Amino acid sequence: MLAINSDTIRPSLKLYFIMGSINCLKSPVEVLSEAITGGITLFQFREKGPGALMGQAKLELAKKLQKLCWEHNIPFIINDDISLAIAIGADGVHIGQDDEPASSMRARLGPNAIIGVSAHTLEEAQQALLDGANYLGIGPIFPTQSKDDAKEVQGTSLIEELRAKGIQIPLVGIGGIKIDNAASVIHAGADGVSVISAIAGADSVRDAATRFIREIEMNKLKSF
Ligand code: 3NM
Repeated sequence: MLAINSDTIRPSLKLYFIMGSINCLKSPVEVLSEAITGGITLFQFREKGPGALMGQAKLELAKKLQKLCWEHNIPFIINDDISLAIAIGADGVHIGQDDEPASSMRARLGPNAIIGVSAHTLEEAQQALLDGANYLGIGPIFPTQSKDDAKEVQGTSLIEELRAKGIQIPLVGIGGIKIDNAASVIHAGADGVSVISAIAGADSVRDAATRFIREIEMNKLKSF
């Protein structure tokens, strides 16, 4: 586990890359390696959807990707699968509204784990805060092809609402985020963007990540 906690997660959300094998046009290890070279700041292993790996194959891939992340000091988060997170000592988990609440994840993972929660409404966000989430993923900001059961597109309104209410928790926007719309997510008050296809499916994974980082940094400077 890397030494990362609630206070230090915020800067790591800047460019939060998410993927599993089905999102990759070449080997996931190669994709992650290029994304790291390009400058991603956090990684989530999300092995989900038709054709996703299961059992031993999923475990083996998770271990390889975690090793690669840790060699570069990038925190490694697992989507939903708490047993896998415990088995390999991942830095944390990201959960949705249909999973066990963050409070019971915390009880199982301990005080140092990073727990991220997807929230689509103000009520869900407030509940996740009470449950002890370390950060929230807010989406879908724009239309996405990467999640079959994505909720209705909501733009940046919830991010703005949470910030207007003085809620300070680290926030990341997700869903259909591309280099040319990332600025609006940062201006709305997010600490960063979560991206699957615009990085995993790019012709050059490395260049896509580098361009995202440049765009985010430029717009963060403008927001303060
Ligand atoms: N969660 P892409 S949208 C995994 O709204 C995920 O909570 C969402 O993929 C949410 O960057 C989404 O390819 C898919 O649009 C994001």
